[in-house]
Amino acid sequence: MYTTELQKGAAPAAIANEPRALIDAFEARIAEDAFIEPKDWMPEAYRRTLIRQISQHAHSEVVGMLPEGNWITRAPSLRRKAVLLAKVQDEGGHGLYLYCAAETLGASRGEMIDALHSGRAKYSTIFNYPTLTWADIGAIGWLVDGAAIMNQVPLQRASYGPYARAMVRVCKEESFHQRQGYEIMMVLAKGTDEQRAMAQDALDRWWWPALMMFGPPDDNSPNSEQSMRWRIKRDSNDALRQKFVDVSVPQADYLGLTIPDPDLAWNEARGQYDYGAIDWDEFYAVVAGEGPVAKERIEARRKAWDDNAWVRDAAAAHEARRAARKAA
Ligand code: FAQ
Repeated sequence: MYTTELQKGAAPAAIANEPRALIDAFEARIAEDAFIEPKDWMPEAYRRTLIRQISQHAHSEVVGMLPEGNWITRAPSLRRKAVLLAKVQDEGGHGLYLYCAAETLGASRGEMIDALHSGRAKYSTIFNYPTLTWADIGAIGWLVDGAAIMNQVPLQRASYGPYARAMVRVCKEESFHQRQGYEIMMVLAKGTDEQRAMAQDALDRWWWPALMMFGPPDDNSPNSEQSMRWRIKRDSNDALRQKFVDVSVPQADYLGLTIPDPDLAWNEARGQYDYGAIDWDEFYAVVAGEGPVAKERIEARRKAWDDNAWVRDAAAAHEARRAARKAA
């Protein structure tokens, strides 16, 4: 995540010396659910919070290409290969829309990428787990894209216009991704004993990390209160996590697979599922960079950046020549 001195800890509600009249006008726009646009005045803390969240989101999309990209050459058929290739390309596109949205707030692409490569910036914990079998590609589509949609649908109404609009297209594509993953799981779950076991094993390994994608519990989420007041976040981490559990359990039942949680039970009074304790120590360890394949992920991103420097140089040289021709 793009982290500056200001961003350490929870976002302050306002920075000293910002004109009261401008803050009041900004808050009135938030209260009436109007979008804040790049040229509108906004509190510095709102701008920094958005850069933090949007750049983290962009990094997650781009690092998120790696676990599935790992299976493109090993997809079991030409059709699966073409579909997976398209999905991974979509994720790259999502990263680009999001970097552009963050740039409208004054962050530079170079600074954001540098923050990722130097370990100052976070990206979703989920992408620090390895993809061991083909069933993992099904589980990622079903659960990881499923969790991403649950979190991102409300972001289509985030108060910052460019972020909200980027989310509309992202959600449409994530919805296709979720279905392709679930379809892989359906084929495996109705296949041979070995295929069913592979599907169950993938569910066993991805279930808990998918629940962690929603972030820490509400009572330990330093940014939620302010982000919800600014209508960047519309729902709390726990509320979205619960919704995800509630839609996923019947989907697992349909597949004939078992969610790896002995405490999972329908709670008639709440009209929701109760679920077991999440291992928050594991979450914080992965956030801190100790995920099973965290080092490989960042190494792969750095290598891609360095190996492809010539593309950026060529594009810049082309643009300089075009500008010079135009000036002449
Ligand atoms: N991993 O106070 P909160 C995808 C950090 S996209 C790592 O609750 P906030 C598509 C958090 O940043 C997946 N860090 O924070 C795809 C904060 O750090 P800070 C990404 C996490 O921002 C699918 C600290 O903990 N989606 O999957 C995580 O209010 C398949 C305290 O947390 C988005 O980024 C985590 N899981 O709420 C691609 C959605 N959770 O800055 C390829 C947009 C929390 O204080 C294949 N983001 N942290 O040092 C959001 O909705 C929010 O930023 C949350 C966190 C909900 C993630």
